[in-house]
Amino acid sequence: MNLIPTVCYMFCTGEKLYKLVVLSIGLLCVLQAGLNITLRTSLYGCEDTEAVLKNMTKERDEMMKKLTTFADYSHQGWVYFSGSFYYISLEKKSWKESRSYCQQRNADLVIINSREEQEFTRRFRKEIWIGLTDREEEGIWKWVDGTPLTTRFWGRDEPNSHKGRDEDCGEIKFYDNEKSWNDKPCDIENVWICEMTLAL
Ligand SMILES: [Ca+2]
Ligand SMILES: [Ca+2]
Repeated sequence: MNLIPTVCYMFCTGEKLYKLVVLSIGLLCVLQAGLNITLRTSLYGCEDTEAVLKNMTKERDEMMKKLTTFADYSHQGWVYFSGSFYYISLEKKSWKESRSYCQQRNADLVIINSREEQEFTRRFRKEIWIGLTDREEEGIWKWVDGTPLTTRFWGRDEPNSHKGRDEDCGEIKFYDNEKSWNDKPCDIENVWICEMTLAL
């Protein structure tokens, strides 16, 4: 199941990826037709045959749905990395507006779960909104999915509510360092990263 996204991350972009996905769907259909014939021949009379075929059809439909999602997001300029699709904006918005943009596309602001994902977000070398906030309770930082912060990459002396400002939203700021996070007033406009996790 993970082979296609891995191969595509290595070799595919845009049109190439789209063609690969279409080709994959076609091959799947041919494969299933062949298997159907084989099964009908060898299992004719077995009461489990219909159940097996039904299960295969369900698996095929799920696979096609995932491939279609993969093709759609790639075609719209999202980038695949290690199990998720990411959208890096060109325009700037407040933290809340940035989050709305992601949510309208079945995604959310990026949640950084690992050092690899942290490195991924830094490579864009911009001040970028991430899905981190302490708006609910000052000083209690949470990700947008409600999970508490466990791995932290705060910059030096951050979060600091600089000069007494209300800095309730998290961003990538010090992108030259692994410790790159900063807290910042949520109404300031930044670029942002959306993340949509794929269950492949
Ligand atoms: Ca993530
Ligand atoms: Ca700060």
